[in-house]
Amino acid sequence: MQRVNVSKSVPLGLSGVNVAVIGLGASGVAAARLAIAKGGEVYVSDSRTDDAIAARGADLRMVGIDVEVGGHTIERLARAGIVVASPGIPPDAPVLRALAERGVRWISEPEFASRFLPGSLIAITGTNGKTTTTLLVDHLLRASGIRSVAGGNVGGGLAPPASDLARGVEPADWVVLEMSSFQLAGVETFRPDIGVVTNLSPDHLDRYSGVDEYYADKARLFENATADSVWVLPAGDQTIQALAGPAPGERFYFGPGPNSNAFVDRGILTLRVGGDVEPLLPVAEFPLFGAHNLENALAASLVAYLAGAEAGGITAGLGSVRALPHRLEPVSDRGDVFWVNDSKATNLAATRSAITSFNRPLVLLLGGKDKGEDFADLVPLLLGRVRIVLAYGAAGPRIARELVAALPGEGSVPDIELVEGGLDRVVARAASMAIQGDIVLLSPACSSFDMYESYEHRGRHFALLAREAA
Ligand code: UMA
Repeated sequence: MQRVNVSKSVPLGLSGVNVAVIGLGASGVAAARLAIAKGGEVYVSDSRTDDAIAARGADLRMVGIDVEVGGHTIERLARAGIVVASPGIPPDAPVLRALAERGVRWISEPEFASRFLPGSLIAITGTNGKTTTTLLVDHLLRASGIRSVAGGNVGGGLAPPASDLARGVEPADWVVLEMSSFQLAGVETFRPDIGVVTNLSPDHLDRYSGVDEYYADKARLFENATADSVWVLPAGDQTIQALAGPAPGERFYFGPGPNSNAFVDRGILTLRVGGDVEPLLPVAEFPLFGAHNLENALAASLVAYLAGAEAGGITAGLGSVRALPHRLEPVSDRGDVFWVNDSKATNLAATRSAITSFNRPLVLLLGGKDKGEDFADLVPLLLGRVRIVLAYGAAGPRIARELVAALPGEGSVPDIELVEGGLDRVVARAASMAIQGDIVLLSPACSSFDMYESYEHRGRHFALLAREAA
C-alpha cells in the first residue's frame, strides 16, 4: 500500500537542446552522460588539467560530448539552453560570477536529474545523518520488497549521483536522494513526493557568510511544495518548523517531542500513523551505535512506512543494517582497546553525537582543517566522558588552545595534548596512552583537506593505522 499520492511526470527528451555542464567531478560526469543519453548537445568544461580530469574528458569525448579542460568558455556556457553547475563550485567562483553578470541561470545536477527520474522521489537533507538515513530508507524499502534506488550527495562510492539513477538503468518505484545545501541552492522545479530534514546545525561556514545563508539553501527543499507533498521532520524542532514555513503538504514527525509519529516506546522503536500503532524493533537489537542513529532509524522507518513498506519489512531491515564506512565504524577490537573510525564527522555537531554514543572512556582525536566553529563549545560534553584529547593537523593548535582555555581549571580531565605530524604519530600516541576499556575515537570535527583528499581517504588511513597499532 502506498500511503502518499505521488507525482507522475512524463520526462521530455533533450533533442536540439544545448546542455552545458560545469565541472568534471562525479556530478559533472553523471550529468553529461544523462544529457547525451537524452539526446542533448553536450559541452562540459573543467578548470583543471590534471591526469584524472584528462582521462574523464577522454571518456566523455568517446560518447560524443564536447569537452574543454583548463578553463570555461563563458560565451559557450551563455549560449546553452541548460547550464548545470557542480555543487563544489561556490557561487562566487569566477565562472559563476561571469554567468550571473550576464543574467545566465544555472541549475544543480540533482535538479537536472529530477526531470528524468524513473520513480517517485524521496529527498533527504539536513546537516548530519543524511547519508545514513538515505541508505537506510532504501534498505528498508528493499527489505519490504519495494523497488528502490538511492544516491545523490552520498558519495564515497556508496551510491551514485542522481543523474546516474535518472538514466534509469535500474527500474525503481522510489528514488531516494541525499541532497546537500550546495545542491539545493540550484533547484528550480525539484519537488520531492516525500521530503525529509534530519536535523540542522551550523556547517559549511567556510562557504557561507553565516548560518542563515546556509539554512536558506536548505529551505529550498520546500520551494515547490504542493498539497500532495509529504514532509518528515524532527518533532518539536522550531528551527526546522521555521525553515518549512507555510509550505503546503502533510507533516509527519520523528523523535521525542509533541505529535511524534516515530518514537521509542518502552525500549521499542515504534510508529504511530493515523490510527495505526506499529511496534518495530527493540532498541537493544538495533545494530548501529549512538542516539543520533536511533533518530535516523526513526526517520527512515517513518519514511519507508509512508512510502508503502509494511511494519514486518521495516523491522527486518532495521535488524539487518550495518555501520557505514567512516560513520562510527568499528575498525579494530583486538585486545582491550576498541578503535572507532568516525572520519565523516567534519563538524562539531557530528562529533558531539559521536562523543555521546558510548558509555566507555574515550581517547578523542580532533583535527584537520577547521570550518570556523568554536571548539570551546565541546567542553561540557567532554567532561566525564573523554579522558584524553589529542589535537592534530592544521586546526590542532587552535583546538588545543580553545579547549584548554574553556576547561574548568588546572588538572581537569580530559588532558589536552597537541600532537605534531600526521595521523601515524597521532595513532601511535593514542595507542601508547589508551588503557584497558578505552575507546579510541577519530571524530575530528574538521574537514580532512589539510592532509587528505577526502574524509574517506582519512578514514581509510586511520583504520589501517588502528589495525596495525592494536
Ligand atoms: N571546478 C571547475 N571550475 C571551478 C571550480 C571547480 O571546473 O571554478 C571543477 C573542479 O576542478 C572539479 C569539479 O569542478 O573537477 C568540482 O566537483 P565537485 O567538488 O562539485 O565534486 P563532485 O565530484 O562533482 O562531487 C559532488 C559532491 N561534492 C561536493 O559537493 C563538494 C559530492 O558530495 C557528491 O557525492 C557528488 O557531487 C554526487 O552528487 C561529497 C561531499 O563532500 C560527498 N558533499 C558535501 C557534504 O556532504 O558535506 C556537500
